[in-house]
Amino acid sequence: MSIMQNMKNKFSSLFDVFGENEPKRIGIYGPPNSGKSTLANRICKDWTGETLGAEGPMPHETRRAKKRENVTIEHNNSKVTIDIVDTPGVATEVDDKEFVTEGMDEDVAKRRAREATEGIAEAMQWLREDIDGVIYMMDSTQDPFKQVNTMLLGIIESHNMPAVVLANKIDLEDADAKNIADAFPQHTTVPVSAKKGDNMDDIYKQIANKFGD
Ligand SMILES: Nc1nc2c(ncn2[C@@H]2O[C@H](COP(=O)(O)OP(=O)(O)OP(=O)(O)O)[C@@H](O)[C@H]2O)c(=O)[nH]1
Ligand SMILES: [Mg+2]
Repeated sequence: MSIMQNMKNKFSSLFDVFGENEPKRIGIYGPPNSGKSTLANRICKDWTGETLGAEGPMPHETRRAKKRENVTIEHNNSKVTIDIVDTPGVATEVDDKEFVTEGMDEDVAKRRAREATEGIAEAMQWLREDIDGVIYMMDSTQDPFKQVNTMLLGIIESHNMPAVVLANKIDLEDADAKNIADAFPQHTTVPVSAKKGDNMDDIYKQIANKFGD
């Protein structure tokens, strides 16, 4: 073992003794446009008073991960301090023509697609190496069996990472949260509206349960 590694191990066990380990890093993952940034902003606003990053109707609004450190969340008698990471929506394909159809200039659309692709690669690497737990967000008006959902939840399960699944946008008429719960019965699914703030208390309960000590 190298001297550096030896010192690192000694220091981390010292921190363990004093209970001063780093807060768990919780990533909000899911397909583009499912409401991850809306949720990240609401959680950060509720517990720190500040928001985190831009939300928007066009997919791939978030193209670089954004982090808020030391967010302390309380539910009943449980208290947990986490770092929240809002990640770029993961898709198996990013098509710049989709942005042009929405009225974006071709050059801007190409740049957005390139940035989104880089952001996805970064988010996947974080998921494999730097994330301790996941809030997995799906739009409950959409098909839960999208390739991206089975792929990401497969990675999360193979790493034995604690996860909470959220069925978002339940305020919309064609939302079907049960569809998501039935598709992934191995996870706890919470129906929510990040936009309206419905069921936030259930989310905080799950965060305290799954990510607390
Ligand atoms: N009706 C409804 N709309 C929502 C809800 N949550 C988010 N939205 C809307 O969905 C769109 C996408 O929201 P974002 O929070 O930017 O989604 P995202 O998952 O961060 O998207 P990317 O960054 O592109 O991956 C925005 O227009 C939001 O206002 C919700 O609970 N209900
Ligand atoms: Mg976003």
